[in-house]
Amino acid sequence: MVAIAVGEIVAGLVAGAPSLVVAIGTLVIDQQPPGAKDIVVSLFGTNDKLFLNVLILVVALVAGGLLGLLARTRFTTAAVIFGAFGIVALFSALRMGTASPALSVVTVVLAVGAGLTALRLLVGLAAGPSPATTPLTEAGSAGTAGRGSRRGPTRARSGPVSMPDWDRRRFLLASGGLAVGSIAVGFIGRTLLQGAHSQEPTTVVLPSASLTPAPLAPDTSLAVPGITPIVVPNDDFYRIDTALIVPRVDVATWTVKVTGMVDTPVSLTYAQLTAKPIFEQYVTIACVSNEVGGNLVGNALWRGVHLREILAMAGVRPEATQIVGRSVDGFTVGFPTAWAMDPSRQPMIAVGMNGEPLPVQHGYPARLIVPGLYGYVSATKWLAEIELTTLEAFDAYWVPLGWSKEAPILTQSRIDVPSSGANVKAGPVAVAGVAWAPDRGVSKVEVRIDDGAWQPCVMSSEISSATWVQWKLAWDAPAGEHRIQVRATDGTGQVQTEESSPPAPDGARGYHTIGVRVG
Ligand SMILES: Nc1nc2c(c(=O)[nH]1)N[C@H]1C(S)=C(S)[C@@H](COP(=O)(O)O)O[C@H]1N2
Ligand SMILES: [Mo]
Repeated sequence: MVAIAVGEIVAGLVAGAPSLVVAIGTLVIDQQPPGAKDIVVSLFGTNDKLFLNVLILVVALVAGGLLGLLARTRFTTAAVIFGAFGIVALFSALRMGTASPALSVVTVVLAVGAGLTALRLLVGLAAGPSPATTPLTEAGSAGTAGRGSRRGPTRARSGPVSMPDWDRRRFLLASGGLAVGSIAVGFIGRTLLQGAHSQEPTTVVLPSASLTPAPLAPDTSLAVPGITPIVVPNDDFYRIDTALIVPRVDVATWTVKVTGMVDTPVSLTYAQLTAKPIFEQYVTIACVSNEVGGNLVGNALWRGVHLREILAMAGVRPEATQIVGRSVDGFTVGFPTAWAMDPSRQPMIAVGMNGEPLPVQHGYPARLIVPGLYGYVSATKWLAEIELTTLEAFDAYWVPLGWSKEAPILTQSRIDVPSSGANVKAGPVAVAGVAWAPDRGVSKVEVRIDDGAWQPCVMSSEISSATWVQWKLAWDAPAGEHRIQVRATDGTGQVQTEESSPPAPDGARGYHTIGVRVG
């Protein structure tokens, strides 16, 4: 606990120093076996990050406890194993790519040093007061005398058994004090660290858009209490990424590069990027991990520059069939160049979201938004590099973990009201929700009550084919238990797939179905 707390407080106080818990968590995330994320997300949802932090702490505490037992008889061995954990933490911190290497070394040395000091102190107390029998002496001799003497004399083993009560009390006081202190210090460190990383960017002035959609017509929204708003406010927008702590990007030194199969590699500062023509468009983005009826989908007004304009500066070679987006923390996406070059859609490097600079959690200072594709193959947050390559040459982050290489957003629809399992009054009930099929558009939404006929719903008028719509149906609800189902038809006339499938590998299929009790 002491070592972890020292790591957290250093990370919280010194910019560029890594949190060792975050470092190891990032290692675990990046080395996870295929399917692990799905299990964790299905159990903990968007608390998956909290779960990973807790898991690391629990494993560390159990390991620390075992090392403490070992240290009573073999301090040097315990110290070496303790140091090995430090090496793993250092390795994890260095490979993150977002922490300073020098500060990583300093943090690990301080954490291991503090941890070992605490261990020595506690082992000393546990062994009783007599200097002749303290393991401190033993540790010293074990260190120099080598393996043979390490089994140690019987005093170490009998020590705890014969420990007098007041010694036991001193030990409990010291260990309890260290535990409480560590929790406090660690908590302060993590709070500082998170505060520093989620700080809203004040330094950047959002460039104004020369081309922006007309204000939304009243018929682009349906006034139904409880329905998801057609434009989701930034604070309510779903967040999904592999970052345990959001990367903190200094916009003064940040650049986005265009590399790979191009005529001339390009590197643009924030000022250079935003000197290009700025436009705005509404785009609905969705997460492939969204379950049927889930809320990992949202619609926002994105402000930024045309991706094609930036690609043209570099000159994309014809053989470059894949565009790879790379973030400052090494996460990657990949999508077909042809998808981005299709003039019917406007892929963009977004710097603004709903009229504000991109919030840190959503990719400050810049991210990719590519209409029609799931986030994991397209929507790179904290964008650092756009690399042109071939589809064969590179698989982005989630592809080796079993997710589809090409991933257009599937047609889906969701019932927002009434909520599943709700008790409603017999009589007129508004059934309403959202439906999306970016960027084919939604042409029809239908609802079925029990085994009745599919009834067409009223739809909000679509902002564009890249956005979702709201829908509603006035239902004259008779008393009893009822099942409500929804399905959408996309702009090409294709009805949403009825047969359910899990999110992996290319998105969940099936009709959102809820039960309500009418009384
Ligand atoms: N750097 C980075 N960008 C990322 C991800 C990530 O893990 N790291 N996750 C992607 C996924 S899976 C999704 S669904 C979208 C979510 O964007 P949001 O958090 O702004 O809603 O971001 C994408 N961009
Ligand atoms: Mo996602």
